[in-house]
Amino acid sequence: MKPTNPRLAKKHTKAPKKTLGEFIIENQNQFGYSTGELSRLLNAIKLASKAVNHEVNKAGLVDIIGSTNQINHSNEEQQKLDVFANQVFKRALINRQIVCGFASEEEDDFVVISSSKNNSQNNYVILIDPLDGSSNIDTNASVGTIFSIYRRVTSSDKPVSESDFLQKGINQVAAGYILYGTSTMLVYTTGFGVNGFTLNPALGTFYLSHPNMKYPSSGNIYSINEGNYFHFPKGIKKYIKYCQENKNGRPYTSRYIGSLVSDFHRNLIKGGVYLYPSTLKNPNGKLRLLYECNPIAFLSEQAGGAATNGKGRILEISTEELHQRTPFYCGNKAMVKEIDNFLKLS
Ligand code: P6P
Repeated sequence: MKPTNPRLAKKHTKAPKKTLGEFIIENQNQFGYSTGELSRLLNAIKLASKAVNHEVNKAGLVDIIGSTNQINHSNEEQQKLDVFANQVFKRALINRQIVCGFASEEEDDFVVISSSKNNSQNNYVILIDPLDGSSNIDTNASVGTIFSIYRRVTSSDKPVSESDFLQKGINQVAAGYILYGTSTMLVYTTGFGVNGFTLNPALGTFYLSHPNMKYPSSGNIYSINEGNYFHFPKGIKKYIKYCQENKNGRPYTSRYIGSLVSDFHRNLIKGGVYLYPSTLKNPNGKLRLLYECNPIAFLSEQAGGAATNGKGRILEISTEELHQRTPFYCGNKAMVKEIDNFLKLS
């Protein structure tokens, strides 16, 4: 009998990668109170992300890039794909009657979802940035969807109210992002670590490609829009100069895509820190606490990192209003600590 080629033999014996659907089912009992609702919610997000991915990937070919010439409440120009992505996620979640409330960067106020079924079936609210970094769309740079999921705090026999959304980040039951990049990835946590899934576009299936994601023990990448340098707090100006000094023979590396999900994802894999301080134009910072910073902060801490506003944990910040902004520093724990110290000492 011909000797088996060990290389081929090894290749054919590799276990097939787990799909996102299998992973969700396998881990749904981590939730004492989940009746499979959270799994259905994550599956709805998975489905919506494929529809958005399809449009993002062909954006240059159809009339779906560029601005709608509408301004959202954040005073930012709504890109056509922003509006499209928002509709896709909203429809996917409402049609399945899995959530009792929906909030989005593209919606002025939260959307009450009164289910025809007994409301007690829908115990979750979701907050999303449907297409973060969308100003990059017509330059073919990566963009992403960010989502944050809470269990409602008001009685399920009443429609959802603002207090269900204005919860501290520490109450999140799940958070994640979809990165529409060179490959499309869905990365999420339910409080038991961070796992990354890569879409096989030929099959339309997400496969577990990055199990138990953790920051490297150290990092040397800093991501910040240095164009705002003159308006940064003194401590951040000093920190930027510190990054440019030789440490262990070399300075830190500056990388900034202008898309939070892309910059965060790269820093998580390679080790680094993302900074969006207060500026003259955005004295409270530019990023939104509820649907950008809290979900990314949850992921960062679950991956062994940290996320602060320069004074304390992002996840502990009290929320006063839906589109609240905050300064945001997120990445390797040691690098975030360095930033906090520069801010404290200045
Ligand atoms: P700037 C995109 O609009 C975003 O919210 C983040 O994704 C990104 O990191 C940041 O703003 C970019 O802002 O002011 O540097 O263009």
